[in-house]
Amino acid sequence: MWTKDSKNDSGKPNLDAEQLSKLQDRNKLLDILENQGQQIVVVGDTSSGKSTTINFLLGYPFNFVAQGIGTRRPCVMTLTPDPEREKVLFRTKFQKNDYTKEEDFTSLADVANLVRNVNDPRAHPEWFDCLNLDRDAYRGQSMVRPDDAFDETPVYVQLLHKEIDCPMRLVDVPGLSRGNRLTTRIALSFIKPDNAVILVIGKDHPNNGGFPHLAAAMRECSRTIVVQNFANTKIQDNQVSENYSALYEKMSGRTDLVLYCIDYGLPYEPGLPLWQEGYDQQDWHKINKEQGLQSVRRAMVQHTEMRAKQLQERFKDSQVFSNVIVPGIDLAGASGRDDSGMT
Ligand SMILES: Nc1nc2c(ncn2[C@@H]2O[C@H](COP(=O)(O)OP(=O)(O)O)[C@@H](O)[C@H]2O)c(=O)[nH]1
Ligand SMILES: [Mg+2]
Repeated sequence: MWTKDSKNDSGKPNLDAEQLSKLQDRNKLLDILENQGQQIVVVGDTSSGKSTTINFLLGYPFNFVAQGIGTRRPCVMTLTPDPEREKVLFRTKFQKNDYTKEEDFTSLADVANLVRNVNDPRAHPEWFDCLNLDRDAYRGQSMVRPDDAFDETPVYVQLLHKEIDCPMRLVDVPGLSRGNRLTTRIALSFIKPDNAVILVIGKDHPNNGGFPHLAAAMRECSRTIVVQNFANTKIQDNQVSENYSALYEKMSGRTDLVLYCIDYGLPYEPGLPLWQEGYDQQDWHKINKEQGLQSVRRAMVQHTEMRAKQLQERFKDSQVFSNVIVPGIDLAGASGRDDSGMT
């Protein structure tokens, strides 16, 4: 993973047979054959920046999630090296009750379309168990409105390409939404000792957000990272320290707790008035189109490094940074360094 301490990890699969079978039990669809290694689960409140974080970790602008309906079921994203594959291929899989669909795409827009579709409880109530009260788990419970519907069954998106050097699997989990117990239940179901867990904290105050609850569950996990997103504002109003204290308490004083502060900046959008060159996010899709996968990954790593430096510079006279609250996450550790020719 990407913390300073874990740089020495091989990043290779480390699930033993028993763990694998547990995973398989919990989720029959898991693409075990691939065995891409320990999966990384990203949890947090709604709009805290989970999807953005996933894009940066993968080094690929998947980003289908921010728009429209949102993430209403887990999305398992896998990067798979494939020496034969000159052009990016997306292999998708969705299996719900009696419905099964496996489809290959070459365009991200088509994948986005599929993801949108399986996340749409109005168009497809049959794919949301909570809307079908005859399902065992929901029998006898009260009616859920489509707007409040979430589901535990993931959709799978696998990206295959020859330039992928590090297999990786990330799970985007629906954000906690206030008063919706289903979202918490789904998030908690992924916070398992077998999984690496990333908790992304956004603008929510610990008294309002659901993240302290998730942090408590993360005590059982040996590999966890906590990311404070929107750090510019959160450091400025000193909520970052409050957040740290809340987490520390919920995690029973785990001594290895580090809060990684990041602020990705505005996503690129043509004509967006507030967008600033050299500060906010670039047009990743354009870079991908013009220069290829590796360039995107490099640019995304450089972006987080730049943003971390800006944070450090901006708050250098404040007392906020200590060895437990640090500016930036090191995205380069896993494979970015190799790409940039620094090794
Ligand atoms: N300005 C700014 N916007 C961000 C940042 N992180 C995420 N966003 C935007 O905030 C919105 C929510 O982020 P997203 O990653 O979709 O959050 P999620 O709901 O947790 O998956 C999106 O429009 C992002 O582009 C950030 O650090 N700064
Ligand atoms: Mg999201």
